[in-house]
Amino acid sequence: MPGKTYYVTTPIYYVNADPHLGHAYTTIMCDILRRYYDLLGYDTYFLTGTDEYGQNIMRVAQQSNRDVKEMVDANSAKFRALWPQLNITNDDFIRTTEERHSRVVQAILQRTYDNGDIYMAEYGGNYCVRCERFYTDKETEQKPGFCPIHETELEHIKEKNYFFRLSKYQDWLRERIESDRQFLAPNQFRNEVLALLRDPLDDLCISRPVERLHWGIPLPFDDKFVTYVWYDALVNYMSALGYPDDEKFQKYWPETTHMIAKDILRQHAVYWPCFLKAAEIPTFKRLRVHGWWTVEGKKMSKSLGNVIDPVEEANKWGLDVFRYFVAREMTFGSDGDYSAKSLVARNNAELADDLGNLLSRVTAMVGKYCEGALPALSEPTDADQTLLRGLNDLIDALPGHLENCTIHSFLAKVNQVVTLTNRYITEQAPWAKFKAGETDRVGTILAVASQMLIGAGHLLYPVMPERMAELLEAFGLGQPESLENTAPPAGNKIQPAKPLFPQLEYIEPTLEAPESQAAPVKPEIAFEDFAKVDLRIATVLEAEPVPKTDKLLRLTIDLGMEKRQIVAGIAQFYKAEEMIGRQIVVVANLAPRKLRGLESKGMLLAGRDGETAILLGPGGDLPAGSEVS
Ligand code: ME8
Repeated sequence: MPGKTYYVTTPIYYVNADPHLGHAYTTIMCDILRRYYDLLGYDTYFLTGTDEYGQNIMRVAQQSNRDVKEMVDANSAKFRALWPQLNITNDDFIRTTEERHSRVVQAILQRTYDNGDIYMAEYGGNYCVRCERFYTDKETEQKPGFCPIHETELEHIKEKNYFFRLSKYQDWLRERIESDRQFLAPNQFRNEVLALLRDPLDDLCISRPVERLHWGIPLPFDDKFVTYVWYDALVNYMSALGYPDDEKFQKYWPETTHMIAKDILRQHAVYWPCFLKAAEIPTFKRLRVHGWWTVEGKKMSKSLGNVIDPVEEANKWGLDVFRYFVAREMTFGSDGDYSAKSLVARNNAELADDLGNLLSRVTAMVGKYCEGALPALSEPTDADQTLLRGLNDLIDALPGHLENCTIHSFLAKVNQVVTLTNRYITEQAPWAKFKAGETDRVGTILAVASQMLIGAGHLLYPVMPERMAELLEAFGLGQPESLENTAPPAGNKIQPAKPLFPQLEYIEPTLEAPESQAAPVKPEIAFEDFAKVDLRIATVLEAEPVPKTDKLLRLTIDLGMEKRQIVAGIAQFYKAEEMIGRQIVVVANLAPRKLRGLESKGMLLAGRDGETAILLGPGGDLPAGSEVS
């Protein structure tokens, strides 16, 4: 029986810019997928690379007075050098300027031409060099003559070119997408493409005359033209497998997963399947599409100076914390926002307080109560079994998450299980049982907790390979190779673990502007967005300083319908006793987060000016829980 295979690809990145967070995210996600499939026993293959031809690359080289070949060599090398620094395990790195690639592009073009799906025609249209495509009047009706994405003026171009009969494959493509839910996901992108296919597709110009652009792969049937860069680029996914004869192609192509962001959906969901169909090659199996990263709420761009360098981030926070954060933070398919503040919050809550803390507690107790040897699990109680079942449920849920690339929600589930294990230890109180002489039971509790940790170590290994190898090493285990039977034999020597995830500190950037000058107003938001915020009047019932920081107060507040705890960064401005009885305004529906290990369910509002902060309140008595609108 043939083994299970899995082939995953990133887009091949343009070499006219330095690699940044966006490129790192897609590539880390692919790396995570391949590592999970490895653990599930698949024979996997992982491809990334660079996209080096086209008018845009040519133009950037000319503008910077560089020889184009020299520029693409240098910039491709930057991508190649980046990946090992992010612990990316790609098997191959393809460059479209390689001969192994152009050979395949030409073979497929020739076959398509021979089949009659490429023809010559004269065409005039508006072209965006940065998108490398023509725009129809309909697509630019908002601002005629300008690119809807780049907002730059379109160039009017009229010339003879070769066209691919995209229109011929429209019905076939619709049927392909409709009949197979696995093909294109998440659903919003599937719907977007199906909506696009309701209007007739135009045939696609797939050549550029050599006199206008020589930087491309010559058409095999007419050397006065080079290949349109998108036709060339998409073929990389096959040329890297050595199409048509290499065994790799036979083995991996049927199990292809392409991962992209939504910016290049049309090329991958419409052009690529049709190019393949016309060349009589089976389509890929899955296309997975993620959203767009913004940085502190703003579009990442050179002109704003907020482009995130992944290596800098990995050095600052730790590579595995960075990998975990990007995979956990972005809901796959939606846009995500990158901010140091949320990275620190996730690290401190989910990694330091939950997972790291569990490891320290368990290994310390095995040292103290079991002479440092992994105890045996005997006579498990209902509570033990329920907890262990949580781990098995996670393993069962994994394939579904991999299929849909919902790593973010899988990680949330793992975190939940870790939280439950911490709670289990607190409830089972092995220290009290040890005092009472129940040593067998203490052993079982610690054996259960160890199994949970080892399971979590396996399940988080693809995301955080270095730190999870350390976690497993504490239990005397090597690198995980499968998810079957993750439990080590009783008696394994356990090392007290050093803290795996130190607490990180986020320091609010100081405003460089003079104190009296107000900060600039943030970008506009829609009314609907504002309406999501639930502001309420609350009364402070209790207040006390949080130990080991001079910034935080722990408050118990009355919200009318409930009492809850919030942790507020106002200790430098208000003493605890000044807070009690005060009425404040709080954001009542903010997702809870942990500060210094304490859960904060909401946030209070204060006005700030430089070094001072003043609490906002109702300015008259109102019942607790009153809405602020
Ligand atoms: O489009 N958020 O290359 P490219 C999330 N060469 N992902 C982002 C991102 C962001 N802000 N910015 C970039 C090309 N990406 C073509 C691809 S494939 C046959 C040819 C990631 O360098 C994301 O994966 O512009 C996106 O699809 C890709 O980089 C675009 O890379």
